[in-house]
Amino acid sequence: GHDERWWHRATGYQVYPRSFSDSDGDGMGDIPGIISKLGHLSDLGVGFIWLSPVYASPMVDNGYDISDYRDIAPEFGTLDDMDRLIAEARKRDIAIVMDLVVNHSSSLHPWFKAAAATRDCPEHAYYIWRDPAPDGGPPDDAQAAFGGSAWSFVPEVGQYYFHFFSGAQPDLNWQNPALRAEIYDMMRWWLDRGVGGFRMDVISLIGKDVDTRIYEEGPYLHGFLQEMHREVLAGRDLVTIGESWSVSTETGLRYCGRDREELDMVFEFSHIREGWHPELGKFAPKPFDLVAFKRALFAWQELTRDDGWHALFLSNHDLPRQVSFYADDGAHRRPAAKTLATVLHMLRGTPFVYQGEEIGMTNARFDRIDQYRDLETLNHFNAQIAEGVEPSEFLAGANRNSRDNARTPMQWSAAPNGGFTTGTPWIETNPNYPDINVEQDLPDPDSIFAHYKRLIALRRDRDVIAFGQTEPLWEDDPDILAFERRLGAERLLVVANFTNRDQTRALPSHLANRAAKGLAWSHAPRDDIPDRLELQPFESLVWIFD
Ligand code: ISL
Repeated sequence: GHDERWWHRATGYQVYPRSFSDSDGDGMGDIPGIISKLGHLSDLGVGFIWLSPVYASPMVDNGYDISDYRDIAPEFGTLDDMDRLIAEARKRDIAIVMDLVVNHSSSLHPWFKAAAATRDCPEHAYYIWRDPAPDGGPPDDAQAAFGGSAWSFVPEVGQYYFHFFSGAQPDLNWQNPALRAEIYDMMRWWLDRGVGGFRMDVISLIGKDVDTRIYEEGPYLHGFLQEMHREVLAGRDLVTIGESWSVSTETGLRYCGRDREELDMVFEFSHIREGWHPELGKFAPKPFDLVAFKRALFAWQELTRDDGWHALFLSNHDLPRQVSFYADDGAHRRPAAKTLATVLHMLRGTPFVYQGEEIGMTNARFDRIDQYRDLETLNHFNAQIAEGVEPSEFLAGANRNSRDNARTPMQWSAAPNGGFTTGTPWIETNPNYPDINVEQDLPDPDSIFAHYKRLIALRRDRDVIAFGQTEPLWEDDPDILAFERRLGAERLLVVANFTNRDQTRALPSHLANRAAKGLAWSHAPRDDIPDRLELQPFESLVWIFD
């Protein structure tokens, strides 16, 4: 048992502002654009928006490099626009969850400019500096996530600073109490403006110890999160979601366990990593393996059975489009989109919809490197080409896994550039926008959008969906994903065909001869429950037994 909170039944929606809706024709989405689309989100039924960063930024990493935590990037609007967004969303019962990027700042943040000018200022200690190695080189050979050394030299101070990501993203020194106080103060400032919580970017990096080269889930992490809870979060009605690439089922409850007083839930990536090559990483993807995927999903359902809570997602701005990655973005795109939604939204946890997912948007399919904008993709391209990888081979990997797959403009209509902008978009629109867009999807009662809307409403209305226990079925089946949810005597059965072939399975015997009612379906409604389940390609069905 647990105390019910509003976000237990709510669905989140991620807006990636530069690609959502452009109100002024500069080719870049903006806050007035988001406000103009709140009707779409309220129709969908979402409870909160996770807004990717809109703060002042040189945009080296599309806003994940913040130069002023208390101001808005001019291309996105003004603080007044932001206040209006918070108020307009609230009128529709939608909370705004800000992206909190405090593992690092931008190198153009005034703190870093001061820190890099002289050692004799308090801000110097806001960052992580080490003396050069005896040969003048970096202190060690740590590599940055976006390529190259994780250390950059600043001649003015004669030291190297540490950056887990690019050199334009110096890591903040969380061991400095004055820096932590600045961050907590900034968080309270946003909460006082009315935001409903935070999604915390790469939060498991803040407790790092560079000298022992422990970066993820370092020795200071949970002490800092507990301090942040005491200083900022306690006593407020918020939702907090930490992002972590290292959290495992061993460590998950340290973040969100009942007695921890840290976060409400974490975004974890074990189910995503199942699709990457174990040594070569994301640009050399391996084929999707349903059994491994199920193992990852169900392990987290099991972990959060009685304690903690889970954040459910298949896509975001760093990941490929889910229909393209997990299922089929060609002939079976529509049922595949619905089936992925069904599986995720019928699990226990808080589901997240990434913009465009609700109409089944697909990967970008760029065939030239100059169509890409993402620094991670471009840096890895340069590094791998230098090592002799064929450009065409790299592009095949990028077509599958580059972050830009999810960053092409939202497809609102069949108007030029999908109605996203009247100008030239900052990144090319997917050429399939005349067929895949909100305007054409919406009127159809069998649309992908209508399916999402139904699933989101079911979670609000049905206790078994919000709070039931998850019981996996057929865990070794390579083609079908199936599970039950149980609450008291209520049973929910979810069955999903992950192949492009017909499949037949026997109904589990303990469910035979019970009355059931269809709740959601990808193809046609089926009210009766047959003893043999016959599933078309990518078909999924949900039944409730009472
Ligand atoms: O996708 C990734 C794993 O290779 C990384 O690109 C990504 O950096 C990682 O998911 C962490 O992501 C978050 O922090 C980054 C930012 O670039 C991402 O957009 C953000 O979601 C640095 O702030």
